[in-house]
Formats: sequence, structure tokens, C-alpha cells
Amino acid sequence: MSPSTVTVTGSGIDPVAIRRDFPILEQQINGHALAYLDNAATSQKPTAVLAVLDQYYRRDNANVHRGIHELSRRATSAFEDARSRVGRFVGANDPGEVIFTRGTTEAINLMAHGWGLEFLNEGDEILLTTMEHHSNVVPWQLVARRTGAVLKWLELDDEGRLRLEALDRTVNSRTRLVSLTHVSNALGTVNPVADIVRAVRYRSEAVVLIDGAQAVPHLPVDVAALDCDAYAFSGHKMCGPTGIGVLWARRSLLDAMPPFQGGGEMIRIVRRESSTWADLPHKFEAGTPDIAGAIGLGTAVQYLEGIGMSRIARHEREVLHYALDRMSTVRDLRIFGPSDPCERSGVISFTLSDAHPHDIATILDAEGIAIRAGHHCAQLVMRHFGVAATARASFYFYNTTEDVDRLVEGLETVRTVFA
Ligand code: C6P
Repeated sequence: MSPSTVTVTGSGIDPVAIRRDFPILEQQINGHALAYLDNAATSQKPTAVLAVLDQYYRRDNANVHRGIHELSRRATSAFEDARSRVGRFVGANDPGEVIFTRGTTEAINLMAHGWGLEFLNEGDEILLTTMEHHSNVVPWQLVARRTGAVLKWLELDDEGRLRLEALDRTVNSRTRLVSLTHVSNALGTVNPVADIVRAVRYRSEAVVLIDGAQAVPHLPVDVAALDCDAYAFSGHKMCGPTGIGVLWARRSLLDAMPPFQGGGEMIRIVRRESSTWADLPHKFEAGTPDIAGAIGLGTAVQYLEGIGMSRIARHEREVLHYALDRMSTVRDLRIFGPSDPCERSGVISFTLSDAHPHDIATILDAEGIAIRAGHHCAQLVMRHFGVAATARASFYFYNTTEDVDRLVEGLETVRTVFA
């Protein structure tokens, strides 16, 4: 369960030792060792997670909360243990406040349907930022259309930071919801969430929802310290399986919300005319959940705890510094996002001369280097910078400075091809 022998350096971890836990990284792609730099899209999975999924299906598979038999007892206990562990990982000590979802997208949609449609009225204001992933834009557009609520926007500055000075003007007594990302997937900007929550609380009684999809995998996160009302994240970006994620929200908020979906296990009593709901968190988990996914996510959290989130953050910062330094030597390369590395996470969005980002990604792929190209589901960010797409390299704790060297060599090849 804990990572294999890890050499601790003064400032972090030894990714070479860590990489032994990730068999997928050992392969060759197009005749080259794989340099996986697409971690913002999804992370790779350590053997501990692969093993627990295998063990669950081989030995313990049963439905949860339904059976009296031994397998159901085992599955239920592993599923609920995972809930408690994943909750504690983000500072949430009440497992009733930890709702398993399919991921960040479903968690935000749960808030939009369960809270937005129920509590928003015409003229109420929803404050979003132009840094948001579409998952934190479109659900609120749908809610606004149905309730008559109005969308307001916090804009970006030239470096892709939020214009926080505008909070004074944009948050007022009509603001009912503020929903923003903790870390931008398209720019790497880390937002000062605790300060923003404090500023919002000073000016309104708005509910504050944080999209933590790019934060929880990379930084120590404590929802209690952030003082937000709800927080969403995805398992697959933090060494867990796909198809599982979490909405954490305050019990008082969840108690007030109607169910998102109806079905098995979310009810207390069903009569012909109406039904009553199960206690939290089950009220929001209709149908058979992704049991293996939740258990896998619990193991992923245990694995990350074994390394230590502070060390992970420190290592990624070192790789980021190195990458920003090395990439600054590539002519005609434009990097988006804050110039101060302390304000960003291990995501580097860039363009190179006139090369289309898809061509950059294709040429790098031929060298075994995996990056993402496109609008990164953040078209508002692309529009802000006047580009249709960027190339994006994103790091995790198993990335090395050698991966960065390979990236920089690959970018020089791109330049040659397009010269
Ligand atoms: N970003 C990326 O390549 P899901 O798909 O539900 O697990 O996560 C959605 C999501 C929400 N918010 C942020 C900030 C995100 O980065 C993502 C996923 C991936 O950037 C896939 S588009």
C-alpha cells in the first residue's frame, strides 16, 4: 500500500523510485521511453490501486448496503472505509458530508440541480470566473436559464490571474452562489481560495463551491480551513480509477437540498403518493454506486498519504521551476499563466511559433512524449488570450527533470519541422 522505497531528497521525493509503482510508465511508445506529461487530463495508477481493484472483484464483489451475506458485508465495509478515508484526506471528518459521484462534473451538476434549481430565483446572481472548466460553467448556464438567475464573471488579468480587486464590485447581497476553481487546468494558476472565501463572506451570504479537480491531486487541501461550503474533485486525477469522484458539502446545505436522482438506496419509505429520503450521504447516491471505484480511490488516497502531499507539492514545484527555466530557452515559445512560479501548479500551457498545438502534440507523440493540445474545456480562457488552442504539459510526482529535457528536445524538433 505504501510506495516502494522512496529516496527522500532535501526538498522532496525520488521520482525514479516512485516510478516503479507505475508499470504503465515502463513502456516504450513509438520506440521511445514514455514521458507522460498529460496528468491534468488523468493520472496514472500505482500497483496498489490496480491490486485492490483486482482483489475486490476476485474476492469481495457484492452490492453494498443491501445484502446480509459475508461478501456484501465486506464490500460495504470497504466502501464506507474508503468514504471516511477520502473525506479525512480533504479535512472532512463527517463521512455523511462525503457524496460519491462519477467525478467533478457530476459533483458540480449535483450542486446545480440539488441546490441551484431549488434555491435560486429570478434576479439572484451566480458569480463564476472566466478561468473555469466548462464543467463549472455549463451547469450554471442551465440553472440560470431555468431559474432566471443571472451569471456574473470575475475576469482574468494579462497573466491569467483572477482580478480579485473586482470582488468589491461583483459580490453583493444579490450574490447567492460563488463557484470557482482552486487551480486552473488551462493555465496552472493557483487561486487564493481562503482569501476569496473570506472576501465573499464579508460582502454576502453566498454559498461558495470550489472546483478542486486540479488541486486535490497536487496540494494539501483542507475544506475546513478554506471555509468553503462545497468542494468537488475527481478520483482519476489523483491515482484513483475513472468514474469516481466526490462532492463534499456542509451537512446543513445537503440536508436542505432535495435528492439529485431518485432510485434504490436513497429512500427511507416509498408510498404510492410520495417517498421520504435516506440519511446522508445515501440520499444523494441513488442506484448501485461505483463500489470498486470508491475502494480504489480510498487506496489511492492511502498511497498519496504514504508519500505526503506536502512532499508531492514540493517535488512538482521543483519540476515546474526546472521546466519553466528550460522552456524559456526555446525560441518563439509563449507560455501562458502567471510569471511567478509560486502562483502556479505543475501545468504549463504554451504555443510555439505558428505551429498548431495539435501538430506539436503529434510530433511529440512520435518521440514518446504525451501532452494535451486543444482548448482544455476552457474556451473562456482561450478567448481571453486570443488563441483557439494551446499545447499543455502537466506534471505529477512521478515526473523527472529528464522528462522535461525530453520535452524541450521535442520542442526543438517541432521548431525545426516548422522552420
Ligand atoms: N479536466 C483536463 O484535461 P471530470 O471530467 O469530471 O473528472 O473533471 C472535469 C474537470 C473539472 N474541473 C477542472 C478544473 C478540470 O480540470 C476538469 C477536468 C481535464 O484538463 C479533462 S477536460
